[in-house]
Amino acid sequence: MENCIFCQIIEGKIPSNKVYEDEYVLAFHDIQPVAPTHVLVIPKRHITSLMELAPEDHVIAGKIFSSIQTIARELGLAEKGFRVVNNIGKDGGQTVYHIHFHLIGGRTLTWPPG
Ligand code: D5M
Repeated sequence: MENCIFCQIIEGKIPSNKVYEDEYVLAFHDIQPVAPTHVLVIPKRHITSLMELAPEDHVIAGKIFSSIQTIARELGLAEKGFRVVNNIGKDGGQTVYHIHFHLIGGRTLTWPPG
């Protein structure tokens, strides 16, 4: 998608600090980290939000979550724990309309979020 910043990252037009990549998924460090580790996990196919994820996207959805497991292990988060966040729409705090999962960890996180 032309005006999508995350599609431009996937195409290599905008640089990113990559931590994981496969056929379906790309993961890179967030430029505005809220914790010592803050990675964004995105599908390579442009999907606007969770509400646009279709039943036939089950392979992509599965790949996203298996990559989150891999990244958490590789970055040393798996043992102590971490958080996965998906913001949806305006009230959900979504600012980039290419579905992404925040993988946040490296400190004790509080609940509830603001
Ligand atoms: O989260 C969108 C997130 O995307 C937010 O934490 C900043 C991050 N972001 C925006 N542009 C970039 C680039 N170029 N590299 C890395 N991270 C980026 P949301 O859930 O939509 O509020």
